[in-house]
Amino acid sequence: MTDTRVDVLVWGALNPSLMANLEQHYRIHNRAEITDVASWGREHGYKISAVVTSGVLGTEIEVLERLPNLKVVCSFGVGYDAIDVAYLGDRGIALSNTPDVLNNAVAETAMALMLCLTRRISEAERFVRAGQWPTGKFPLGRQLTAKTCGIVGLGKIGKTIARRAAAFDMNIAYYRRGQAYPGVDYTHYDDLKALARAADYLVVIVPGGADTQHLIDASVLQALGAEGYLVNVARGSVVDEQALVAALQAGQIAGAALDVFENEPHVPQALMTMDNVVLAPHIGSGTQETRQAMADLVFANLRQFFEDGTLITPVQ
Ligand code: 8YV
Repeated sequence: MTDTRVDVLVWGALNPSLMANLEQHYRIHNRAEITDVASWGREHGYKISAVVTSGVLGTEIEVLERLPNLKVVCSFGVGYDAIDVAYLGDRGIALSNTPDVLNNAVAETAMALMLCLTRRISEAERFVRAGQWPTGKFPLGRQLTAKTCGIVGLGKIGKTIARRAAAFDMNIAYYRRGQAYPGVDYTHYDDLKALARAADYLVVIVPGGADTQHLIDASVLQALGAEGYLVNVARGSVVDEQALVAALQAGQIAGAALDVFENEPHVPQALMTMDNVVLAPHIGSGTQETRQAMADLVFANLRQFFEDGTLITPVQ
């Protein structure tokens, strides 16, 4: 019997449930197993009509160039800064991502990081585990109540964070170039440094990419000030990591909670030993419920594309 399944190139180790679903319905090739791209491309490249990747893994033009019949890229994640959208557009290749299904999980991560920072939870746990409790009192934290949460990027996830921060009785402010969002009551700043000055917690949730590269630079950190905390649940590229390390070393800001880094999975050594820094390994969307919803949406996009040529959540 001839195998009529469509050939799909998968970019590395994706979510296990998604992989199982893909393997059941498609003939899978895995980028992680290809050592010689040129010879693999000559033998198999023409067969591939779909690529499945993630917002973190992205794609490589060198490989895409060898897929003349590629029609669609389905990505696991809302951010697609690691994918060359213009290149796909020029070739008429469709692209989907997984928006909305992860808003709650990422917002919960932002709240968890804020709480962890301000109540010194990681530090407190290290204190208990090290057997230090009997030897003295743990230093006091600060509360979120009545503090200002300054959100950089009031998109869908930003708004979800804002609602949760408001439930903690925080004042909500946000940065947007130009006009305020119509119908949004939160305090608007069209100057990022002014927001940083006003904020006790500066929460970064803008898309990554060239437009936001090092948006949070030394001057923004200086504006945030010695009492201010930085929380990044967006992309490592948005924060100038060297400037952040310098600001922390100089006591220019109070602390930072980081879920994303410029060179993941590598974290600057200087951050590892700082007690006022909370570090997480890019777990923003990392709940069982959300990752399942993301996996299902990636698969549903792919299926629908091969059924009728459309995507459920197209980027383009
Ligand atoms: C990752 C994310 O995609 O949605 C995004 O943009 O950064 C995450 O959800 C996910 O961790 C897959 O690796």
